[in-house]
Amino acid sequence: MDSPSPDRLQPFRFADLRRGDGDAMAELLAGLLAQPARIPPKYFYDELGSRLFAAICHLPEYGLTRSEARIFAEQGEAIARAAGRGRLLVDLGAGDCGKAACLFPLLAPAGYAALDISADFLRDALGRLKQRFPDLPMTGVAIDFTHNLDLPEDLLAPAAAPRLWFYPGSSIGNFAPDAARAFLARIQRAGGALLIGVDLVKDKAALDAAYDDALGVTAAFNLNVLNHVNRLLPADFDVADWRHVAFFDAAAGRIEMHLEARRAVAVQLAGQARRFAAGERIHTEDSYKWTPEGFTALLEDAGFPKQRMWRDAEGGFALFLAEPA
Ligand code: AVI
Repeated sequence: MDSPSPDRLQPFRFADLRRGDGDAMAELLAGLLAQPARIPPKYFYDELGSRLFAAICHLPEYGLTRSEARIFAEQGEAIARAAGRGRLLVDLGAGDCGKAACLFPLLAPAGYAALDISADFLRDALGRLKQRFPDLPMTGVAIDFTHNLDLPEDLLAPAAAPRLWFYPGSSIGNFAPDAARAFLARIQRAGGALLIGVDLVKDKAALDAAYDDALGVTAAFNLNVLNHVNRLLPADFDVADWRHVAFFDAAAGRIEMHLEARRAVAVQLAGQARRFAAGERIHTEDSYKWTPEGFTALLEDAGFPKQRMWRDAEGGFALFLAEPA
């Protein structure tokens, strides 16, 4: 692991704790040579992918971001009272830091630590945020937090403040249930409370449209992962050979996203050849949707028995505040 390198020219601390490119190459190669092939969803988020995801959050079909924002707008005071003010807000998958920034007036955090896998995007976002909140201690950490949650104490400011882990946007849905339980347990062991947003099971047609929008933004987001893989491995995927496929599997309780070969395709993957038949798919993402009861039980199993839940008016999204006993 690289050692943290705080950049003293920035008005905030920044460290890149991502593992070397070799790990990404090995992971991608193993996934793409497997039957069926897969690409882990974290590779969506290169610079363009992060921008496309930000655009998805504005789509009329993708309501979960707005539902979560409405919960904060309408019930924010009660949430802040329950969560407690003056904590170190640790933002898991901060992206453009917009969601956390909306909470600063409510939560009055003592410090803000933004974690994201996309280093340049995060650095730019924190630079802009620091101009708006110059007195708030801020840290940016480029990290694959799905593998590593060890944050050096001297990086966080103020290190002694009780932590409030913030995991919005139903990103927990991108873990299969066992992995979600293990990840939540890791947060629990790191100490503090957890504020987490969860998209709930709803009508199939609405969910299908949310992941296959009319403008094709989600299709572009899915296809762009191939451009990222081409740079990382390197590989020679031609995006035009592939189509976006997304659907809700009600029995499994999840959206599945795939890339489907439009024709027979031969791809070079870091010097190894892989052939895909026409119609063959690469599995790129699962997005699990939970029931309130199911997620309550998951949090309990992960060591968070103390919970509060707020829902939006339509009942399609839930925000949980979870604490150890
Ligand atoms: C980041 N994550 C919660 C999004 C989701 O809904 O699963 C990623 C996404 N994939 C397609 N649209 C949005």
